[in-house]
Amino acid sequence: MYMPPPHLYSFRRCPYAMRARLGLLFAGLQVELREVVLKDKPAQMLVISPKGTVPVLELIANEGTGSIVIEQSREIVEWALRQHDPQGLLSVDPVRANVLIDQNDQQFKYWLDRYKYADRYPELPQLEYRKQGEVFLQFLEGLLAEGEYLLGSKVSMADIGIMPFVRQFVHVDQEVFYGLPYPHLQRWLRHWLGHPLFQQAMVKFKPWQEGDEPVLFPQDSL
Ligand SMILES: N[C@@H](CCC(=O)N[C@@H](CS)C(=O)NCC(=O)O)C(=O)O
Repeated sequence: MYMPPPHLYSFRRCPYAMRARLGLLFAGLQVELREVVLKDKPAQMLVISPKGTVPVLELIANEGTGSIVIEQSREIVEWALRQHDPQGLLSVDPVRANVLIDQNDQQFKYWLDRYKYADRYPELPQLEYRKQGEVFLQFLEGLLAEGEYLLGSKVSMADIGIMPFVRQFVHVDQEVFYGLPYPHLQRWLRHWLGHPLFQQAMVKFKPWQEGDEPVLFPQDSL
């Protein structure tokens, strides 16, 4: 039976959407990508997901069954890898992977936003925000001193779930980051920045509008 590709509402620079795109790429799945402008979200997305954040994955209905909407980046990653997980990401210590991603999303992201937009949070100097964010980076550094990836010798959900956020932190001031004593984290980040699937995850698309020809992501089926 023909299954139309799911729709992924995405925003290239959003770390949550990067996580979702990486999950889809590691699963070898192809979706129809709908690039969103956050200041002008498409009505079609808001109808299926009124909370208005990206990423959103819409699994298209098949003859009489309703569509299924997955509205959280972590759930999109898990859904994708449950379809197909040739590199076995889901089987690398999923409990620890989820604890690490919780720490990323609930604590590190808080300091990352303040470090990145320090002018909007004048209560503390930017350096203080960076230092608070570095508590998590130091923890990751310790893990990466033990193995190539966060949870050992194999890539896990934690790597693809956290990498986009570390990248964003580093982009605030790359010179500062590469001068900090985190050689293993620097090596890990460089590995990911050069990874073919990450590069594929960062391909640019023009914003989607209703009536556009479908744009497939990835462009070539893996
Ligand atoms: N918990 C959500 C968070 C997603 C999120 O916050 N995405 C941001 C962009 S990075 C967003 O869409 N914000 C809405 C806006 O800026 O209008 C997830 O994991 O998918």
